[in-house]
Parts: sequence; C-alpha cells; structure tokens
Amino acid sequence: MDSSASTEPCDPLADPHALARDAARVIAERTGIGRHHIALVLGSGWGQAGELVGATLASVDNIDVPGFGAAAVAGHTGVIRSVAVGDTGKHALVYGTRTHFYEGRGVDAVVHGVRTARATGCETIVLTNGCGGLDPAWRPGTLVLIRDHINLTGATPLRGPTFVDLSDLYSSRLRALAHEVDPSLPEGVYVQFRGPQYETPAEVRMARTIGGDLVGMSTTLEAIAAREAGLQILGISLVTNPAAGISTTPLSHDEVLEAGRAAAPRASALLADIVRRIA
Ligand code: 8IG
Repeated sequence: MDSSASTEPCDPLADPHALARDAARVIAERTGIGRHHIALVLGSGWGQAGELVGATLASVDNIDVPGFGAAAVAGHTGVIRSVAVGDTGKHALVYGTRTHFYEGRGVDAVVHGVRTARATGCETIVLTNGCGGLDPAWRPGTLVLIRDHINLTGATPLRGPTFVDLSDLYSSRLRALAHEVDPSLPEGVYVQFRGPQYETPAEVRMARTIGGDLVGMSTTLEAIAAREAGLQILGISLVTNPAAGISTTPLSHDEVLEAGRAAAPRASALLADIVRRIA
C-alpha cells in the first residue's frame, strides 16, 4: 500500500482529532488570536450574516488550514474569520462555508470545522443552514430554530462504541435565549438527506410523516460531532424554498441564493444579537 493512503478520509488509522488540533494551531498562528469562544457556521443564504457580529480581526483562507477544502458551493466563501464579538472581549470563529456529506470527502471532513472549533477553545457553536420548508406558511426567508433532528444520511462522525446521548442536542437554553431576541421564531425538526439532489415529493411526504419540518443536506452530522466534543449547540435554519411538492414550482439554486439575499438583513441582525448574548 502506498504511504500517501494514510491521509485518505476513510483510513481508520488517521486521527481526525489530531488533524483538528493541527488546524486550531494554524488558525491561532495565522490570526494571532490564541483562543476563540464561539463558532459560527454560515450556510446557504447566511453569507453576509457574520458581518454584524463585530469587527473582523483576521481571516485565513480555508486552503491554508490543515483539513479544510476550498468552497464547493456557489455563494459560499472559503474563508475562516476571527471576529470580535461586540465589546465583550470574546472572539467568534466564523466559517464562511462548510463541507457537505454529498461531496464524498467522508464524514470526518464534514465535521472537521466543528472539531477544530473545539480545539480553538470554543464552547458554543451556532450551525446555520438554508433548507426546504414543509410548512406552506413558512415563506422563503423564514427563520426557524432547530429543536431536534432526524439524520437520514446513514452516516455518523462517531467511531466504535461511542454511545453519545443526543437528548436536548439543540440546547433548550440557547433556544430560549434566541426567543428573548425574537419571540416569534418558530421551531422545527430538521431532516438531513444525503443530497445533492433535492427530494422527490414522496420523500418530502415521508419526512413530514416521520416528524420533520425542514429538509436539508447539512447540520446533523456536525451537531453529533459537536455534542461528542462537548460544545453547546444552537441551530438556525433559513427556509429558502418550499420543499418539493409543497409548492408547484421546481426548486432552483438561484431561488435559494435570492431568498438568502432577501433575508440577509434580518438573519444578520438576529445572529449578531444572539451571539452577543451568548458571549
Ligand atoms: I437551500 O429543499 C436547500 N437545501 N435537501 N432540500 C434539501 N436541501 C435543501 C433544500 C431542499 N433547500
């Protein structure tokens, strides 16, 4: 076997936690910020939402940090920023993009940002995404707090007999805090499909039948890894489109980007306010 095979994502001998510690060391060196307190993962439609959190102190290109790939999705930026959270003295680690399971780089690549966040000192992570909505009343641009999830990827970031408890995975304390900022925020159960194709209408009906409110292609594997790492988790979805079969129009990525642009001011303000309260 060729020795370069040891860096393949599915090599059981590779240690993803060691790679995350490496990445955290490089982030500290390149940003000059020795410790971060809260991590933000900006999903589809959330690109500008980090701006109001505070001043960007430093940024690093993903490709310069061990284990991070370049951005694979249009509208995402492959940059990691270190942001001052208002005047709290705390630092946010802001990921402008994420690795999706459908990219085929393996689950460890998907959750690498989460593990790296923990290794930089973060105690809380805010996972955001753009997704399809199952409730027809949730127009494009609706923000929804994730109350719980259903992981339909068939994958897990955990290895071996690691029996992690997922009760209250999306912290009820942090959801209550978000509700202090905006009491009108609805909550929902996020269903992760593998993607990259959107669902069929029948799959959307199934998601509804099993208790889902939102359908998407991210977040659940990251939340599991975050819980394993001991992070507090807040999940916020931006409904960018009605899920397939909920409305009569076909889904398009342009629609997703447009809904994101339209909802950006509200999403940004909400995120900034929440992050300051957490910090
Ligand atoms: I943005 O309708 C976005 N991401 N699976 N289904 C799935 N992922 C999505 C959708 C959607 N919209």
